[in-house]
Formats: sequence, C-alpha cells, structure tokens
Amino acid sequence: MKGDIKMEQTTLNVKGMTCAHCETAVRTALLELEGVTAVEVHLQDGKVNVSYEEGQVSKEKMTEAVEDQGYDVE
Ligand SMILES: [Cu+2]
Repeated sequence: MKGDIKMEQTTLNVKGMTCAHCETAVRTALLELEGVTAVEVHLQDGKVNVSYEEGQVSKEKMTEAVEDQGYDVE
C-alpha cells in the first residue's frame, strides 16, 4: 500500500524567459520530471513555482531540466 504523498512547493528563479514559447518549454521540461505535479510560470519576474511529491524529485533535477532548455537558474 502506498503511504500518504506529501506535496511540497518550491520556486525557481529562471533567467532568460521572454515569451510564451519559453514559458511552454520550461513548463513542459519540468512536468516531464517524475514527481512534479504542477508548474506555474511567471514570465515577468522570472519565477517558476513547482509543486512536487516530497522525496520524488530534487531541486537539482529541476534546475538541470530548465538549464537543458537553455535558461539559467539562479
Ligand atoms: Cu521565448
């Protein structure tokens, strides 16, 4: 039986997103990671809110996924 899944949230500061295409690329890359359940991109201030299952994915993995798309994570 699966235990209770605890949800966590984190915010990534992403540099270089300028348009809807960037937003989609970042959101899609993060949602492809196992454990990530929701992604909210705020283009103007470069903030990306990520909801994920505790212990299923690390901030390092999220950072890697975003950087693979060509954006910098602070
Ligand atoms: Cu763009």
